[in-house]
Amino acid sequence: MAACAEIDTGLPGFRLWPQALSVTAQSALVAEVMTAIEDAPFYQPATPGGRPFSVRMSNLGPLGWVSDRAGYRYQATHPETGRAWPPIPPLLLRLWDDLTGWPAPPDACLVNLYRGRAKMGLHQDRDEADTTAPVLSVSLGDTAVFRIGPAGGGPTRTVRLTSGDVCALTGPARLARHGIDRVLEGSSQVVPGGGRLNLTLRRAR
Ligand code: MD6
Ligand code: FE
Repeated sequence: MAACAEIDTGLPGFRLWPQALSVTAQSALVAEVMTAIEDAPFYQPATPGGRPFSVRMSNLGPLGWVSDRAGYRYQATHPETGRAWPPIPPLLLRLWDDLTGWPAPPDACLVNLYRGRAKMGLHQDRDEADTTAPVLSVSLGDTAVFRIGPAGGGPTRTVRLTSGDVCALTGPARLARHGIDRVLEGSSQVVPGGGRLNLTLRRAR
């Protein structure tokens, strides 16, 4: 991967590398993820309260994040097929090493697919055993309006995440509240069939 510059977001611990991935790398990654996902099809999870997510999800890696009536958790198998999640592609493992420098590899990669009016409400990523490890997020396809604010509540701001951008929640921002207000449909051609693909790499255990 080419060297890429991190910009100052003004939010300590929220790290952003605009255009970390070239268009070629973006397309290769989309193809790799879509092929891997053939064995772990996108499904529509529901909140513990029973409300369906508008985002469709799947996972790569030893563990995957799931949500249903029983709550939020990480598990080793797809909730519908019962099969193990496919492995995390090497390109993503390298990106984690290069950008986070964290001494252990990610063991979970949540794959979110946004089509149409799909969005994601404000939340914190706190289902991981060790919330000192960063979460690294790769955006592919249509531009997203990402909202982020302090863990304890207070003012939020928005940042546009475009295809090839990579961001991370680390240190003081690890438990920041964040979500996707909306996705600008048709703003990219990188995802076949349209929409936005978001990959979040984590240390689940
Ligand atoms: C998304 N991202 O970009 C949703 N979580 O579709 C996240 O929920 C997220 O971008 C943790 C760290 C970075 C993120
Ligand atoms: Fe998140």
